[in-house]
Amino acid sequence: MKTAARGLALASLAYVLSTAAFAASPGQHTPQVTPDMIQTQSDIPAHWNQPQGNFNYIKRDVMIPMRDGVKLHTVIMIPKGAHNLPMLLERTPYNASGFAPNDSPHMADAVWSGDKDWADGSYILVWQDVRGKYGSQGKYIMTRPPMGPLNPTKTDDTTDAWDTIDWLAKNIKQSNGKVGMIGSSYDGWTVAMALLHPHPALKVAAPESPMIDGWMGDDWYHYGALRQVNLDYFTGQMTAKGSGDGIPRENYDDYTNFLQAGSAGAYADANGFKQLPWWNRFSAHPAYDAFWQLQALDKLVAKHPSNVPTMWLQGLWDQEDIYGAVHAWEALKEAGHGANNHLVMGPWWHSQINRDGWHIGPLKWPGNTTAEFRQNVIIPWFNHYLRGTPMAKPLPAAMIYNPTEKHWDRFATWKVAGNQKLTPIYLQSHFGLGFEQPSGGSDSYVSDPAKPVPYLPRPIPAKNEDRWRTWLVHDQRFVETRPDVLSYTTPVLTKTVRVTGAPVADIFARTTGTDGDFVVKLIDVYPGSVPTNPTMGGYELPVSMDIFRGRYRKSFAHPSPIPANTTQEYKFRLPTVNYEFKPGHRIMVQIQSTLFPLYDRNPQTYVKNILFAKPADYRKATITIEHNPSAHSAVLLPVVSRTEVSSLKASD
Ligand code: PG9
Repeated sequence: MKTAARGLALASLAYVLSTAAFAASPGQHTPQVTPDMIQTQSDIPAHWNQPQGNFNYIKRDVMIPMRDGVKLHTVIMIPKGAHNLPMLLERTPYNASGFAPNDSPHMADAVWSGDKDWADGSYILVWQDVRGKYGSQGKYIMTRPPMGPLNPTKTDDTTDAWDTIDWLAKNIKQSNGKVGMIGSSYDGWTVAMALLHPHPALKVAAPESPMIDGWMGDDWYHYGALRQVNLDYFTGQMTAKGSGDGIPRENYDDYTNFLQAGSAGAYADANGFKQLPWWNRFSAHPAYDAFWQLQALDKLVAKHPSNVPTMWLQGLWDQEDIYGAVHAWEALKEAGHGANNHLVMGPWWHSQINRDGWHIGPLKWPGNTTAEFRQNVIIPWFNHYLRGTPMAKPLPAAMIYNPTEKHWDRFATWKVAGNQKLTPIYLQSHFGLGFEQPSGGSDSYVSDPAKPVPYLPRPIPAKNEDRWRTWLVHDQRFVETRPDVLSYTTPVLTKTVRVTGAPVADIFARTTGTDGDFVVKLIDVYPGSVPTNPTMGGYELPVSMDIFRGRYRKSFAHPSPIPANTTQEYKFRLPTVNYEFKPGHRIMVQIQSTLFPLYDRNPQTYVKNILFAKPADYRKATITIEHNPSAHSAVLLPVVSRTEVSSLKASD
């Protein structure tokens, strides 16, 4: 009370003083307005030039004309005082201006993480918006197919890259006229497209996690199973010239969202997809017909091989484009172009090469594998071809990380999938797994489309970058006890089993339905207790996994119903590995029929186009996996001995 009364007294004193001061002031003046106080035009100047006196680079925004007159928006960063520098070009649908997002006078601070190591003053950096996106003129067409039957125009991303490089070589006076191309994912696709008919000034290239075949195993489908969580990508990329919106969600958990929607087509319809020409083309071609075949870049690069030294790079656990780089490299090698093409597979998620590489999920590496790779391998390699700097070590045919030994293996030769010796590890009775022929038996589960197996523990929010990036290394114990997941395990290993190459799933199965999917996972089961890393005790680490849509077992182009209750063989290649199953660990193979909501559900009843399956088409089916001498389900492993590995390795 006392304090409140004192506060009131002080306030009234202040009031008396202030009114007194007002009363004592001389007569009121009209304030003087001078012309400089008035603005009738916009406060935004027609042009704004940031003073750049203290900048260590010059930034230019230019519109580069293509052969058909369309101009492409290009951002160029030139180190101040540059002379005779090579240029690093990235072509992107993701906003060229966004690659140098920061207002900094220092080039390395101004650019995004993937370019920091290149922004040390020794490169001119160039980013370009592809046709029709962000600042570029023209029409946007999703991963525009090369000129030909699917593209009747006179331009594509091969000619656009050619015209851009031509312009850069002629117009950037601070350059040495030589260009290297780089970029990840879609931007890796643009690098691969440039290689179909490269400009002579293109001296070196690195497609990183490139999208190469969207149907077989990159972003859109895996062996015909639709990656429906990518539908957000459709709206993000194609509802606006700039950045579009995602799809609004009813629920936090995407498992619920996709289950409620029914088919992927119903989900797309409900979200306005009929307005998107790409969706209409896409959904009309669920099988591997000419639409997909004629834009499969692994076939195209092998048909139009270039002499440009090229590093095909991807992650061993690339959750988006695990198929592309390795298949493009293999196709080129098979076509006799191994000499200028190299394969790199790091212990990375999709595009991790452009970020830190200390770990992926719980797997930790002794160093920052990506920064080390950029600084010790890719930049020296580009320097070699762009400025003639000798390389300390030549780049071998393949550099694949060994996640068990936690080091890079440098291979002078790396066998392409079809040429490998494969050793079957057979499913056995009592859920065993082993190299001996199975004695007989089978196991069954009911696959219920109403209760699909999740690909991550629920809830699965639409936006959780970290979980999405690492789902391929997620501990598989969370599904092991489900009745619709079969897990076959070896006894504890007493010696190392090394797998180097591409495993092949070879499953003999019956179903009561007329269609169905098969998910096969090759898993490293850690010992129950790992004293040096307790949280890894018993961890079930997926080493390689994929999904296969049963209707394509005979032909990817011509699907056919599965004859009910009749054993069929499902044989498909799994992602490439370079892994050692160590003594004390066990090898596990898991089989299931759904991986949801990442992949759309197979109704298990044959319908013409699964994308538009009706609710009544989704039916339970009993799946029986055979493991008997005549139908011996197995994973064919590229087992190599220590001596074989040494003979493959490059000398250091
Ligand atoms: N994986 C993405 C993508 C590439 C190409 C087509 C569609 C999606 C990306 O990260 O660019």
